[in-house]
Amino acid sequence: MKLTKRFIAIAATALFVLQAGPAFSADKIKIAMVVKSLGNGFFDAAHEGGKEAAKELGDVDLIYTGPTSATAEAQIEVINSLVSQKVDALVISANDKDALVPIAKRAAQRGIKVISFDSGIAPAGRILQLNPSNSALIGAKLAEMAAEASGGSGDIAVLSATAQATNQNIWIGELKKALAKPEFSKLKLVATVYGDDQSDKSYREALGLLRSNPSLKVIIAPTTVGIVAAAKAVVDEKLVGKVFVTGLGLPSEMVGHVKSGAVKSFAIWNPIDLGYTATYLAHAAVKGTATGKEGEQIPVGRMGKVTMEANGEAAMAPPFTYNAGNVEKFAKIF
Ligand code: RAM
Repeated sequence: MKLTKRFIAIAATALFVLQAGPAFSADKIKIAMVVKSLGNGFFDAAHEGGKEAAKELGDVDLIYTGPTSATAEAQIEVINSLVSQKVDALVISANDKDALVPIAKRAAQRGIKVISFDSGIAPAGRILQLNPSNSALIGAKLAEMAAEASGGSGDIAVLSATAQATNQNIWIGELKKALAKPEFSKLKLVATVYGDDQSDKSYREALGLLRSNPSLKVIIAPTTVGIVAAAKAVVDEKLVGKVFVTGLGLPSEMVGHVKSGAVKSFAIWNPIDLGYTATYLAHAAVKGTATGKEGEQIPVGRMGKVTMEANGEAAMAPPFTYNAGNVEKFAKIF
């Protein structure tokens, strides 16, 4: 009898502990950062920033996740499971702006605050979108760097990420607008190919560009995965000095290719700051202080304030350019 009573007491305690869940997260805000794909140094750096923000905010449990390949289908599966886990907020870099809207809406119906960063979800599926920089500025920067690398004229090609990537498609659109300006009239865009933000596919696509366009002067890769693969292809094909690679890259991954001469210059913003700011915005969305309304100002820790613009979008700083003079210094940071 005594034993039975004791057993019941122990069982009741165990049940209570199970229901209460792990003590460390019971009262914390669960923010899940869902990136395009795992194993990408750009997102690893954004994760670092996210962790920094979570630590500062003090009441955040940050989950970092994403699919193994950058597809919308795989990303939807990941998000589905986070919805079942009842996270408080989702911070998503989208593999497809439209395909993610239904799952994002379902999450919102369950009270989950959805924001996108880096690569946006269409407005119907998110509260706000944090752009790393002004998109027209990025397009113009890509055109300028291509002009500089080629000496101002010749055939150029784009090696992008996936064909559905919101951010790359916007930047390529802006690049085309820039190329239509008189100062770039001698640059001819001959092809656009997609490496899906996979190193091996990007490398094969770059080789394809080099082999099918013998007079190619520049490959523009507006993706940190593609730019590394394209530079390697130029080196392997012994085309350094004849074909130049430019685009968006991480100094830590590009330093060797700047030294080899395959790359004269490239640009990027700080991915740590991007992940940091996005995490602050997700926290503010949960607290109800970020609603995406135009003109709204949201404090974001050491980054100051984010000001919401039209369509629930906000933009951070202009891209920074790297070359032989500064790449080594920044390679230590990201
Ligand atoms: C890749 C991803 C990411 C993009 C950077 C520049 O890492 O496609 O979305 O912002 O490149």
